[in-house]
Amino acid sequence: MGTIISGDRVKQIAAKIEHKLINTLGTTLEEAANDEIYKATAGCIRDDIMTKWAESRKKSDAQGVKKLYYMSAEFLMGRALSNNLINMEMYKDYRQALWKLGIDFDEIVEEETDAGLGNGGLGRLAACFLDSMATLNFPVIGCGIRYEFGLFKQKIMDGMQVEMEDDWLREGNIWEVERPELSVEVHFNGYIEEHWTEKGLKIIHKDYNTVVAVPYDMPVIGYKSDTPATLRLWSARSKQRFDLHSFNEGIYDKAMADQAFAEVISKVLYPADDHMQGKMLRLKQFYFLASATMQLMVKHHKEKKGDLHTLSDYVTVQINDTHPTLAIPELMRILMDEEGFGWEEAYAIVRKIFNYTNHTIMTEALECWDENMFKLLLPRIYQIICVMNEKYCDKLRIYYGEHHEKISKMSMIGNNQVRMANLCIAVCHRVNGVSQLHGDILKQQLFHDSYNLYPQKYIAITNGITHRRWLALANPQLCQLIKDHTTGDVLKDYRIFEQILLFKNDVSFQHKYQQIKQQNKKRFAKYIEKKQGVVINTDSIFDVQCKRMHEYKRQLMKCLHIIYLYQQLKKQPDYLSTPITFIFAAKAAPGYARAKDIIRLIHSVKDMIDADPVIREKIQVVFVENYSVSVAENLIPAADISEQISTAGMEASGTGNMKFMMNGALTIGTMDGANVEIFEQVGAENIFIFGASVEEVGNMKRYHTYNPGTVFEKNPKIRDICNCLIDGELPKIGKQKYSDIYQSLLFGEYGQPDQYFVLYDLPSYIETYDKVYNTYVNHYDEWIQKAIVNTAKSGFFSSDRTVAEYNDKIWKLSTIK
Ligand code: 26Q
Repeated sequence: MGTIISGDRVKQIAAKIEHKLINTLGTTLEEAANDEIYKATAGCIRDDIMTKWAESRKKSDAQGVKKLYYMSAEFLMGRALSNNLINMEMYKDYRQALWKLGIDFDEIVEEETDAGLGNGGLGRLAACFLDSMATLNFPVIGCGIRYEFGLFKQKIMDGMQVEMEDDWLREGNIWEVERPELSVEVHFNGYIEEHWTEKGLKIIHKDYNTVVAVPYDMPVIGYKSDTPATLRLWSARSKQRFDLHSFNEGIYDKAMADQAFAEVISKVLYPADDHMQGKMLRLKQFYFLASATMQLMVKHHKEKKGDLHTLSDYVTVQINDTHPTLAIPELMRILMDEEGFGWEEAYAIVRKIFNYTNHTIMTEALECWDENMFKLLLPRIYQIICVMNEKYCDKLRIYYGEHHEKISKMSMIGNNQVRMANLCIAVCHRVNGVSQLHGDILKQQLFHDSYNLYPQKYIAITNGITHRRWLALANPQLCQLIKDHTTGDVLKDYRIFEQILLFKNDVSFQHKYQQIKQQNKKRFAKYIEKKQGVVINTDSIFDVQCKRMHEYKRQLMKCLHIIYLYQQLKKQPDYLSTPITFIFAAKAAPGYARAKDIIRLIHSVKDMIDADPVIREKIQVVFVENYSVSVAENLIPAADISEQISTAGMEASGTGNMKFMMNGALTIGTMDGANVEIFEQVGAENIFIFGASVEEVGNMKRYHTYNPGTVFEKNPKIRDICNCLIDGELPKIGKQKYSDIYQSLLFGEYGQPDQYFVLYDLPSYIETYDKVYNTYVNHYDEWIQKAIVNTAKSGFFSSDRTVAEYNDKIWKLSTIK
C-alpha cells in the first residue's frame, strides 16, 4: 500500500465520520446535533485505537515481559479526544475533515465530559504517567475505581461554593470497554474459622457479604507508539442484579439492601484532598480496588506462567499514596489462603513486588483507620496485618530495643488505629517522595526512624507532566513555534526543548512568542465571557493561582495582597500603570469550612473592587468556576504570572508550577516542593523567590518564635490589610464576616500561632511582587526572555523523564518490542 497523501486522508476521514453518523447514530450530517458529531468523530478514531490496542496486548502477552500495575484511587484523565488524536498523529487531519464538513472542531471537543475521577495533583499525576508510559512502550496497566460520579461540579452562588453531582457517564463513555468475563468477587464482613487439617491450618471466611467487581478498560494511547497502556477501572455490582428469591419470599428490603450495599461502593469519589476522614465507605472502596486488582493479577500470572513462585519476576506494583495499601495484605491472603503458600514464602514474594509513593507530609492526611471498624469490615485482612506487625515489631526491637516510643510510633497498629503509611514503609521495596526537597523531608522527618534502618529504601523522584497534553494540546501555537525552531521530535524527546535557548535573543522569535501569549489570553477571555459573562482586559497582566483551595497553598495570602493593592490605589490612583487581572480557580472540599470562607472572601474583595469605578480600571478579580483539567488547559497558557506560594515544607511537589513554566509564565514562589528544582533549572534571574525557607519555618515551629502580633504592630501596611477584614469595608456575603480569618492570622488556633505563616511571609511577598510587576511593566523585553528560558528549561519536567527514572530506580521493566 502506498502512502496516502494528506488531502486524501482528510477526505476519507470526513467520509468515515458521515458514515458513522448514519450507521451507528441513525442521523445525517444535516440533522446531527453537536454531541452526535462528537460521538461519530470519537467513534472513528476509536476504531483505529481498538485495533492497535488488541495487537499490543497480544504482543506483550507473547513476549511475556514484566508488567507494572500502577494502582491509584484517582485518575484525573480529563478529555480524551484531542489527546488521542495528537498521539495518533491525526489531529490536523481530523480538524480539517470536520472543517470540510462545515463543523468547528473546537465546538465538538467541548461536547466531551471530563473524566474527573480525581481531586487534584495525585490523580492528574497518575494520568500523566499513563500517557508517558504508553509513549515509552512500557507494559503497564493502571488500576482504579470507576466512580459513577467524579469530583463534584462547583457553582458559585452569591460568592459561595455550591456543590453539584458530576454525572459524567450520563451520555455514555465511548472510550471504555466493559469486561464482564473478568469480573471477580470481593468479600466484606463475616468471621474467620480456622481448621487444622493434615495439610496444616485451613482458613475459612464465613458469612461474608459479596460484591462483584466488574472491570471497564480504557486504552491510553502513547505518542507514536504501538503499545497503548490500559486503564482498568473497577465498578461494583451486587451478585444478583435482582434477588428474585428474596423478592418472592416477600423480604423485599433484604433484596434491596444487598444491592444497595454493593453498588454504593463505586458510586462517588470522596472530595477530600489532603485530609483524612475515617469513613467506612471509603475503606470499602479501597479494599474493593485492592482485592479486585490482586485477584486478577494473580489469575493472569497463573494462566500465563502456571507458577506463582515467579510472580515477582513478572509483576511490580506502584501504589499511589497509601490508598491502595490493602493490596499488600490482600496478596498475602490470596497466596496463603487460596494458593497454599506458607507465611515466609508469601511474604518474600510480596516484599519484592510493592513500592509506595508518598504525596504529603501533613499528618492530618496520613491514612489511619479505626481498628474496630477495620476488624469488622475486613476480619481476615486485619489478622494478616496483625501478624505482619508482630513480626515487624520483633525486628524493630533488635535495633531499637530500649526505645519503646520509637517502636510504637512505627507500629502498623497503635492508638486503636490501623496506620497505612507505616504498613507501606515496613513492607515496600522502595518508598519515594515526589520532589528532591520532599524526599529529604521524608528521610529527615516523617520516616526518619525507618530511614535509619533502611536507608536504601528511600528515594526521591521529581514529578512531571505530559508535554503532549500540557503543551501540544493546550498550547498548539507555542508547540508549533518550538517545532519550527528545533530539529528532532519534541513530542517524543523532551530534551529538545532546550534548543530554543538559541533564540532567546532573537527579536523575531521573541515577537512570535509574545504574540502567542497574547492570543492565548484572548482565547481565555473569550471562554470566560461565554461561560461566566465576565469581560476581562486582555492588555492587563494575567496573574493566576489555580489549584485546590487549601490553607497551606495560601490563596488567602494572595487575597491579602490584592487588598493591599486596593488600599494603595485608593491613596494613589496611578499606583499601577498596567492593569492586573487576578485569576483564581479552586475547589474547596465540601467539609472544609475555612477553605470555603476563603472563596467567599475572594468574592467579597472582588465585589469591593468592582464597586469602585476608578480602581476597577486597574485591578480585576476573576474567580473561574468549576476548575478542572479542561479549564486548566485553557487557563494556564494564558498566564503571565504563576502563583506557587505554599508555606515552605508543605507542598510535596506541585505540578501546576511545571505546567505554567512550560507555557511561559514566570513563577512567584516559595522555596517549596518542585519550585526548588524550577529555580535550579532556570537560575535565580528567571524566577521570583520570596518567603521563609523550610529551615526557617522549622526553626520558628521548634523554638516557638513566630509571633504574628509583632508583624502586625511593626508593619502598618500589614495592619491596614488585616483591618480591612473586620472594619466593614468589604461587602458582606453570607451572614458571618471575616473575623474568624482575622483571628486565625493574628492569634492562630488551638493555642498555636498560624501554622501557615501568612503574615510572616506577606511583607516579603509584597516586596517581591513589586519586582515582578516592575519587570513586566518596565522591562518587557527581559520578561519575554525569561519566559523563553522557562519554556526552554521545562523539558526536565516532562513525565517522560519522571517515568524513565521510576523505571531505572524501581520497576526495571523492558519495553514492549
Ligand atoms: C485519603 C484517605 C482518606 C480521605 C482522603 C484521602 C486523600 C485523598 C486525596 C488524601 C490525599 C489526596 C490527594 C493528595 C494530593 O493530590 N497530593 C498532591 O500530590 C501531587 C502529586 O504528587 C503533588 O504535586 C502535590 O504537592 C500534593 O499535594
